[in-house]
Amino acid sequence: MTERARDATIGDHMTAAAALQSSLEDLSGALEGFQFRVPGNDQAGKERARVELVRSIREYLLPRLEDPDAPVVAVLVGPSGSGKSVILNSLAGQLASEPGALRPTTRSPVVWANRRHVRRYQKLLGGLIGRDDAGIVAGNDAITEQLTVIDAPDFDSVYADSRVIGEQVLAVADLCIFVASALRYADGAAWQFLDQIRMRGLPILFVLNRLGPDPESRKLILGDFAAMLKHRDLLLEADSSLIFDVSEQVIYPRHGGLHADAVAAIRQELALISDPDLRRAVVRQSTEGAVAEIIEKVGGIVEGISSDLSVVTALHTLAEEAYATELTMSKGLVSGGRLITAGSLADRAGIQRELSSVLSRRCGVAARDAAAAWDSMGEGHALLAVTDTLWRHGAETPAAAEQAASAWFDGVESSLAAAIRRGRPRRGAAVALAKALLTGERSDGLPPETREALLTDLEDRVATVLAQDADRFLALTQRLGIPAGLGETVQSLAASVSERAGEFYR
Ligand SMILES: Nc1nc2c(ncn2[C@@H]2O[C@H](COP(=O)(O)OP(=O)(O)O)[C@@H](O)[C@H]2O)c(=O)[nH]1
Ligand SMILES: [Mg+2]
Repeated sequence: MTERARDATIGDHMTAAAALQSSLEDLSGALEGFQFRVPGNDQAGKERARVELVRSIREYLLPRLEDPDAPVVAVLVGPSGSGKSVILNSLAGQLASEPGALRPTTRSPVVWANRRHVRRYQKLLGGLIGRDDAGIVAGNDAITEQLTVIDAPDFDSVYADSRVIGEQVLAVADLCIFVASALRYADGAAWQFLDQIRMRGLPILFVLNRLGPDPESRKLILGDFAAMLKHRDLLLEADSSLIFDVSEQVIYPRHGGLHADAVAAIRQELALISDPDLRRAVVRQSTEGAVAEIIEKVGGIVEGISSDLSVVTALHTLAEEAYATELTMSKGLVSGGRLITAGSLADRAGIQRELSSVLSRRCGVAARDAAAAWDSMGEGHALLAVTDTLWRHGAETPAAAEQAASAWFDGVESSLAAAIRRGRPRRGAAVALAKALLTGERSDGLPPETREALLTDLEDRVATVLAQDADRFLALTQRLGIPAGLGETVQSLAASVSERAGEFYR
């Protein structure tokens, strides 16, 4: 390859990297732009997945792609008590992580890094470790020029926060060192994490710690462990030479670790990574796996969006239907002159009082029906628990109903004046007409179209009051809302990440 051709290739690669980064920026921007708010429907789980996804893009992938020459991050994983902290101390030659018989021993991550790189991890893990850098052990070991080792809290910890932190640490890993103990290598929830790690495409070093001195049983145990790994698709071959074996031996109190010889082979393997080409290959493999995992997880987010959207649509429809049914019913009562069946309609005040109270009651019926319909859906039930006023008409409805009744009566008066034209209507004529309209009595001398118009006006006012009351339900569904087309947007941003990753990792 000529120098110019090579430069062009490097240039293309940089453009592809920039393109991949900007598509990842866009995707995480879209994922940050909403929240899963629909109660029930595994809201907490979906929200966690969304936040985790943003975190792995922003805190792992983007920094990695921007700075591919940063040290490789190796994370120690494995069942609690298997000796991860002991292995870290042995590698570091100093007391980096306190080992302990009491489990779980390591509750917050411990980072062993070179002095030059410490700042990186302060920023990266700042949110996890807390304000101080007590969890960071800085040294000058040559190996740390190119490698940082993190002792993660146990994934199988009984403490949920340890598990969460464990997963967050895993999110920044380029490489895993899986430590199992010869005493208990076959059980433990930590195995589940191996599947997760494999899904990410992370390279894994396997260490079997605390092996006894008897060569026969060592061979058996190592062979069995290798077969288990092969069975889980974690090793290409059931070959125990692919596993780093560490014998049970004294722990030096000075550094809480084993003699340096015990981890010499592991150190040597890790030192290989300091070769820039190999390191780039490791980072490449881990970022490629991370991109693939992100694309896959976006699928779950998009599903979550669409299931929330259909819940919101269903709730919206149920509320609309309840109010629409009530409106049809009320219109029938208005046109049939059966809206008001009791109470005193002797004067304007009485009519307005009866009319407005019947309007509020109709809203109350609609609200109860809408709430009952919501209650029959898990998510609706959860919403009702938060907003318990939905079973009744709204607090502002009586005032709106009074205003509607008064405005309608004004209309009755003015159309009476218009119908009579000559002279003024006799005293009490408007009251008599309103009463006749409301109770279905005949109203002599009134043109039929005026009667129709006044009844229609009343129907419209009923519709307005009901709509205002219904708005409480609809506003609530809107607040849960996920912008229309969001699922499609996220999907297409993920597709463009995938396409650009294809170009970058070609
Ligand atoms: N004597 C001895 N004890 C060990 C060895 N490896 C681990 N241990 C002990 O096993 C316990 C758990 O080790 P630790 O490193 O804290 O496990 P972790 O939970 O995986 O970090 C501690 O009490 C260690 O002292 C070993 O090779 N020799
Ligand atoms: Mg530990």
